[in-house]
Amino acid sequence: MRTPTIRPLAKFGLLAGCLMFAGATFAVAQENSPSLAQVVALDECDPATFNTALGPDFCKNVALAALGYATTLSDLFAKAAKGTPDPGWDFEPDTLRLKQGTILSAVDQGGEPHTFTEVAQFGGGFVDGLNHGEAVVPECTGGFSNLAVAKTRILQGSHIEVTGLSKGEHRFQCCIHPWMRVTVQVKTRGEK
Ligand SMILES: [Cu+2]
Repeated sequence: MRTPTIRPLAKFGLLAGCLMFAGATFAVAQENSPSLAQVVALDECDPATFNTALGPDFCKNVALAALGYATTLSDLFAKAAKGTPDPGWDFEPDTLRLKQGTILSAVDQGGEPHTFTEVAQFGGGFVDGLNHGEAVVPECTGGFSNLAVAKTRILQGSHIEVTGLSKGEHRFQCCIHPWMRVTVQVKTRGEK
């Protein structure tokens, strides 16, 4: 009557082997597929005032606007004009270090459209009233009529992926709200 004891042991051994095999496969898959670094675009647009001025569904924010957790369109412009832009409009994180080959993904978790546009130097966007006197940077010039800018647009709930970033420092900003900025340091694989 020893068989019943041996069988569970044999089964357990087989199961452990499977788990080890699964673990090895997972490790290999991780090494071969590029990793992902995420940037989140945030804003607290007030649907009532934004959509009255800019069209229905422009702002689809889920913030509790009625309880004061949103910024009206006129307040957004007023704060930018004073040089104290609304901190609710933000890319997070502000700085990022990643290994070459990593996919950089920017997702719009705010309520309105943004752009995630690589620029040589930070500066103004294409909406004059939000620039606080800064000149529009060449990469944002023309707004969405410029195909290069349109390609970097992220709509509410969507994301874009940036691949093939070269080693060194890269700067990304929003071409609408130019105080939304991210600096990305790209390192080579061996580099720390
Ligand atoms: Cu923006």
